[in-house]
Amino acid sequence: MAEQKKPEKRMVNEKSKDEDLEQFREDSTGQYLTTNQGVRVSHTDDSLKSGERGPTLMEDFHFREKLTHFDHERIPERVVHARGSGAHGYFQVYESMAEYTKAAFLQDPSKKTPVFVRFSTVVGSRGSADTVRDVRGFATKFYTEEGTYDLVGNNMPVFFIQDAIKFPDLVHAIKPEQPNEMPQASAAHDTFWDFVGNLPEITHMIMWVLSDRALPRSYRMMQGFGVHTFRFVNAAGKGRFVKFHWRPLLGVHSLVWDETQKIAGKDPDFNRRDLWEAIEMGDYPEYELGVQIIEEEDEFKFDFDLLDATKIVPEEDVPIRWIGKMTLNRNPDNFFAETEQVAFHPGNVVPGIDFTNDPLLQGRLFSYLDTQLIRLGGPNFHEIPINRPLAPLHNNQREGYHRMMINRGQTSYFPNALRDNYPRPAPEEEGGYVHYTEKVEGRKVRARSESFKDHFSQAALFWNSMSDPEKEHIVKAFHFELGKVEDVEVRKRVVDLINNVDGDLAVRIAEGIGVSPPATKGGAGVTKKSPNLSQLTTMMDTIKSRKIAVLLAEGFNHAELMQVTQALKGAGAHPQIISQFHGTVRSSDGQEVMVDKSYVTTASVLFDAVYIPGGKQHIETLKTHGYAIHFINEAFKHCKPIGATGEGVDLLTAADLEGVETASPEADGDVLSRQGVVTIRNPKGIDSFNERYIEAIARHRHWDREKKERVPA
Ligand code: HDE
Repeated sequence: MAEQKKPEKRMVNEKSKDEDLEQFREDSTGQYLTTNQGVRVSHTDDSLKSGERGPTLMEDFHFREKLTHFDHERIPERVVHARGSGAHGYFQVYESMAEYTKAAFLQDPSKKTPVFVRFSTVVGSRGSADTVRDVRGFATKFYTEEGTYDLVGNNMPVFFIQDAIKFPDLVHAIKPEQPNEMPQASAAHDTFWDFVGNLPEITHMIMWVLSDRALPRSYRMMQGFGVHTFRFVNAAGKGRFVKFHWRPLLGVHSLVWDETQKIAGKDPDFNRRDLWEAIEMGDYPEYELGVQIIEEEDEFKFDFDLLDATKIVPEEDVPIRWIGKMTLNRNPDNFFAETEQVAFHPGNVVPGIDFTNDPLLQGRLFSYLDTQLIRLGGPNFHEIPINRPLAPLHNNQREGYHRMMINRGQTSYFPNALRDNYPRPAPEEEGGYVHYTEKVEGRKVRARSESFKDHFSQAALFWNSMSDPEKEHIVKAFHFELGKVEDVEVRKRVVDLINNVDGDLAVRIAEGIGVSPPATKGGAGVTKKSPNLSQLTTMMDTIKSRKIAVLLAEGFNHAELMQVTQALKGAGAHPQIISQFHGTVRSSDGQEVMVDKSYVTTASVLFDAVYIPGGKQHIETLKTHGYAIHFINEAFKHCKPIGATGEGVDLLTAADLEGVETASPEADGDVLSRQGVVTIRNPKGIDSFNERYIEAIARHRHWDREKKERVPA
């Protein structure tokens, strides 16, 4: 027998994903219009007719092709996570992780691995609003040299259910109701809470979904989690459990509920626009990848099961090690081709990363490939440009709808002698994926492990770890969600369920929804806290990319405006001029400034903070503008930082910010910072004003103000 050729060493593909996509890009600038066959079209405004007023002719191939293509433009939206926004970028590891995993993209700090990320809401349809109360998807595709790795996570570290077989029930319960397809993109209806009241395992996730985590200020300001316990395997074959985390370098920040509802009307694309604009402006979102690594011998040392996706591994038990950074630096060229057609799958792993027996994960390993077959119309969706691996692919799979690859050679089977067995399996040392040789044995049972049955301790841990304002938000969220439930028995069952977590919380919920509190006050008997579960422990030292509204009318003080906006820009924020009309406004010394937005094209809910410079005439005018007063009141009510200099302080007095002290006319040069309202009368002290105002913006929100119910907005 002739000696067999050795397969070539894996060719490391040094192409970036951007270069890879180049061959598929089209740019019609300077080009003639053609049909799909490349025939130039001479006229596209009238169909071909028999006489000017006669019937359209079948032979009009251009008309038929144009209409037919249009008729087929839609594909089914994702059954969940239908609304999403994508971005390209790259990932770099800080130092080699060889001790824990042989994954090539986690070895070399100088290597940039291209990524594509899709953020999403879960429940709403493709056209639904961004700012609804919901979990957010955080799915990352790493185009590594060893093949594509997908980390398909969420912005909450736990999930609703423990076993994938319940997923269709969960989704049916939370999606709009059967008879009338209402409500859109909301859990606040009977069927969802009916399901909740009957499913104790959901309790921990409910605490997360009713917390501020469900209302992210930005995709750039939320965490991500792999949720399941996965496995790292090193070159020696040693396996360890691993939990994945993403943390945003801008800190974790949320919107407030009233604001989210208003944004849904003012700008339903709020989070999508935010991501897009940030990348266009060069404010590239950055996230650190973290891992919690657990030795196999420690598998049973926790009071929960590592295979149970309704549990976190508290940071106090296993610290997070931050191992690398992802930067998103390029918007897609085409939403449909990239963000809509991208297909994630938790089963896309590379050598060094492996699964565990988490029954939720095991079910997902089936579902994601299956769903693409209907959504993307056949088995060749991996050939769609955004889904193509950067690593070369060779196998004996053939044909099917929309096959792009032109396979050469006589054979499409293995083993074969005609082509020396090519393409042939790679041994492990040549990068062949070998599944972790975990020992498993047992009887076939349809059962849930006893170790999965504590549904309340971690829900209580979460509740205990919240700050007072966060607790208040959770209670109010229950009031809203259950307040929308019509069946009183359904409301009651949820109160009883929550009584297992914390008796006081159950009483506070009952109070707001017209049901009697549980007969006996319950609780999980947990007093522990895990401080980092609270968003108030997040980084609060940057105002990078925050949007600051500057309210202006004719006659403002130009010097003040410049000094403050320059300082804000210097710190990386984006001040925008808001006035009654588009065009320009003139300062007291005759300088013209361009208006970015008029009152009718924007609203305070679309900004992070407000600033009002001095100028006598300008302030007298603003006092008469209902929109300006409303703008301030609303920003105040939503606990946003407000800054005013010179006569600008008088506008705050006119808005009546319920008892928050502002700099008095006599206070010469002293800055006053009270509950995020920062004021100064004399511009001499503007530098210290800038410092305090920037500090107030970095804190994001000033929750003390929430108690001021009287402020109109
Ligand atoms: Fe998904 N999930 N999921 N999921 N999921 C989908 O796949 C599914 C779960 C997540 O931006 C679907 O391509 C089952 C957990 C994200 O394209 C579908 C179960 C987590 C995305 C599907 C889960 C997720 C999806 C719908 C229970 C966090 C959007 C369309 C076992 C760790 C990805 C699609 C994107 C999408 C099934 C639970 C995250 C139907 C059966 C847990 C981020 O395959």
